[in-house]
Amino acid sequence: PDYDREGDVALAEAKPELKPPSMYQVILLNDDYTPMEFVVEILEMFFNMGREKATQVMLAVHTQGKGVCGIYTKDIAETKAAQVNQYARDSEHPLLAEIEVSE
Ligand code: TYC
Repeated sequence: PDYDREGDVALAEAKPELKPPSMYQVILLNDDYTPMEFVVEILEMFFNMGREKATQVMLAVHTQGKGVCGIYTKDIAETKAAQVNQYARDSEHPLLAEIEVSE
């Protein structure tokens, strides 16, 4: 008999609710005061973007009001948003990041 296959079936029946984790977007919000250079540095530091990509994303947020910096599992998204908000606050800039469930 194929014991492994029966084991898989039993597990699937025991945990029918298992689904892939929800993903969360980290969203950067525009404001009138945070220097563009500071936003670019944030995107480089916390979202591993190069200068060019970071500048594109910063300008998109500047012109459209908000923009997605990255998509992560819930814990990582929460941590990144908190790091951005703490660093901005420490630097006395009003820049804000938030998270939003993706899909
Ligand atoms: N609007 C800001 C300025 O003109 C720049 C800025 C861009 C601020 C993106 C926040 O998320 C932001 N200095």
